[in-house]
Amino acid sequence: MTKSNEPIYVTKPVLPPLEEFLPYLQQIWDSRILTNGGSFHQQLEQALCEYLGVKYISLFTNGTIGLVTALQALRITGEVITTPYSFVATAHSLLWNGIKPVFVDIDPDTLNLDPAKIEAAITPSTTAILAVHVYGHPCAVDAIQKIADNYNLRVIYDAAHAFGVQYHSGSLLNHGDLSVLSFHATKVFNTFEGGAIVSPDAKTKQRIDHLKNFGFVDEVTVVAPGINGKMSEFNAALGLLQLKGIDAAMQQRKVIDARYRKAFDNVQGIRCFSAVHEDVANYAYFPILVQPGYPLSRDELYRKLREHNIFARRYFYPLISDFPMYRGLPSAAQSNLRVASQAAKEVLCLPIYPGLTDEQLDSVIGLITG
Ligand code: T4K
Repeated sequence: MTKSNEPIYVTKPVLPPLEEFLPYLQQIWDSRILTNGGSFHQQLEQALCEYLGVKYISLFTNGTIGLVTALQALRITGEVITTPYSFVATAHSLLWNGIKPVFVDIDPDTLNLDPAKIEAAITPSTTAILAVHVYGHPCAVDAIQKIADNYNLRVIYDAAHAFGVQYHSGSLLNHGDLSVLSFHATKVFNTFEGGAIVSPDAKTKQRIDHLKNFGFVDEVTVVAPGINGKMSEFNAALGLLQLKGIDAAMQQRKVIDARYRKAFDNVQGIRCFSAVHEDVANYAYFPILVQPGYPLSRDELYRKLREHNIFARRYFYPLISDFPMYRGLPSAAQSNLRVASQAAKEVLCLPIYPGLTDEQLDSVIGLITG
């Protein structure tokens, strides 16, 4: 039990000092511009392009509407190859577009879509690959692009976990046709709720911007059956302020990540994931796999931690393919998803966030190693 017995969650949102936010609120109150692409919205888009190293970004009300809109923007239909090992929003975005998800197994080293298994799942109806950079660790972007080029498929990355990750000497978000971010409270960079689509050219950004605003081009012109996906001025202003603290926040996460790694180095049956794949990591999550050799099963360890007020999470269990709206699909069969099924049984995401104290970290580590 932690000394203070204060619960420790898997994450805790970073917030700036309230007094620093008040001038932003004052501006909103003065201007009475609350939404619809106001000045904070424009400023945040520009600031994020610079910070992330991407060309075009469109802010959204959340990552899920971003995913739904990204599929619309590229006019994706038919079947899409995707991973069962993600948050359920990934596959839901396909169903919301009337698209059939085709689940493909994951790579045991990264827990991302296994490129070696994609080709066998392609049919004449396949139009795209929707892959996820799980925990912010890069997918095999080159191998995926090669397959996409060979079969004339589009590639959308669910980059909800991948804020700020650098890979192959640039932003990870520049790979594929589009990347979709989440700025949810539980993410590395949060605007309470929020999200964004990164696009490679001005024309695509313009289509996305129309789609997130009902399809309006001007007062009297509607060019597409768009949705309301706009980020409000409140969230955008907060984002501008959050950006000032993001490097310090990532640095704090890095320190915690290193402490966990060192502590579990010689613990039999606890496997950590290597961060060597990325040039700059964001330490969004700290997943461990609880494997044979460890005295407790994953669920026993999960419950032991809960008994001590530590709320680690089993991201991603159950697999998306095990939820009722997906499990009837032929690709959802466990025999097709052996690696993902095993990972879902073993994974436990430990608390990692700026502000997690040494004492709290010691108590999490002590319960796992002790
Ligand atoms: N794609 C992927 C790969 C994703 O992981 C997600 C979201 C999306 C797409 C969709 O993006 P958004 O539409 O959400 O922008 C959480 C988040 O709600 C979800 O955003 C996230 N993935 C997912 C991995 O985690 P839950 O059900 O685990 O959230 P919850 O409420 O249990 O929060 C976890 C812990 O965080 C709580 O125990 C305490 C702490 N917490 C949470 C919130 C909301 C706080 O301290 N303050 C808070 O305000 O889904």
